Amino acid sequence: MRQEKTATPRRGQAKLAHCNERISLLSSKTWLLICFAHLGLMPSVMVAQAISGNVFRDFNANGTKDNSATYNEIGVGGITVNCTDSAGGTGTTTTSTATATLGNYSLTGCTGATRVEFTWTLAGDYSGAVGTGSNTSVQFVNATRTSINFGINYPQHYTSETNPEYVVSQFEANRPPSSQPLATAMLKTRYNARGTAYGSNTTSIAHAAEIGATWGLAYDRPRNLLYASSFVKRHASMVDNDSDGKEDIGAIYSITPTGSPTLWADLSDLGIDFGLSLMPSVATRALPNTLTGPSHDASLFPLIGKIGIGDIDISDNYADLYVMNLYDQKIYTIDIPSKTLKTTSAVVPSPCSGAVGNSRPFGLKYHRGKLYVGAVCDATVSNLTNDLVAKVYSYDGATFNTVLTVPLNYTKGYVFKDIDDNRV
Ligand SMILES: [Ca+2]
Ligand SMILES: [Ca+2]
Ligand SMILES: [Ca+2]
Repeated sequence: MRQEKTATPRRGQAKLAHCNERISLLSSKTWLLICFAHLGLMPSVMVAQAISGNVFRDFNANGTKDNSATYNEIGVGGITVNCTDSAGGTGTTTTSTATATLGNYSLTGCTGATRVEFTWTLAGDYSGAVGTGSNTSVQFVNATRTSINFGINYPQHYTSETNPEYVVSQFEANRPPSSQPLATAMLKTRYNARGTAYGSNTTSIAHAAEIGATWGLAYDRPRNLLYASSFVKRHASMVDNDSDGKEDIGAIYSITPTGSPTLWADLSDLGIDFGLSLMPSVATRALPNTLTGPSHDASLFPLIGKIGIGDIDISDNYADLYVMNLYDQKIYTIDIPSKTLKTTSAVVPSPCSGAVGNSRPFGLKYHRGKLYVGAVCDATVSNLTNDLVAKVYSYDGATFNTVLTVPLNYTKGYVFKDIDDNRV
């Protein structure tokens, strides 16, 4: 006699059998729907429920979307959201770009166990931190199909506080000695600082005798250092660190947030020619060792904007420091860990239309994998106002592309105005 194996029917099977017994009592279609509903086996057309959520900028990387009166994390439009379910169903959408629903999405085409993936194309964005309000860029959903949220993060946006510090370089007249307590060359203040109460809102983190006049600034987050580059400016002194009688126009200083400045590197020593040979000596400039005394500094006048360092900036991975050389108008790259010069330098294109003037590149900003460079045509050949123009280029390491052109032929303010009798 053949013995058959018997097995206890699982819960669903038992219920299905129960349904089959009753099926004759009602029209088969109606009863089947009741049965499927009872079993949790509703056909997909009945249970199709969109997957929805929000993609947002998790600025503070805490895995939740923070919105308050003083701190708002915005939605991110244009993010692609794809789904694939266990039966092979698929769907795709992009997050809303409308202001009122920014970052929201609702995705159809998938039922049951579903894989949801968020993808984007903007360079520099990464998955934010996982937390109660955000998950990874690939998420598996089933019963819960709402609030499938995703925080995205550009690390440069990160701040751990709502009122962060920022720093500003300050030019002090003449060549004040270290004994002059008011000669602040770098100060820090808070984002919410307002009004004219200079002293109470600001903290000095470098003295004029320590770093002199600086303009280019770059913050190195992993090393917690601010880099500040020397700046050739009339009536303001730089430091002669090597005591050779000439101020070090290629010097870059590093400063800790609490104020501990030190010479980081003198880029002239790396072989970069910032026009040092044209720089008048400390003795020639003859800047007084006081904050208030008058100075002529005539020898520097024709060299302003033409020698020394313009702006500096730092790559997103904090490996490269970019330096604008005002003398040869090239961008140099310094390898930060080794403080050595990389072999590549790039000549900034001229914004001038033909031989109407000289190119004066200056500004640098690294953003999402590209370096942005500002340059002005000074129109010193044609002397025509209409030839004055400013351009911003993007540079990807190989090619410069113009991203912004600003005519500078608008009417400027007065060069000099006597405020006492309102005469120009
Ligand atoms: Ca957050
Ligand atoms: Ca020197
Ligand atoms: Ca910069």
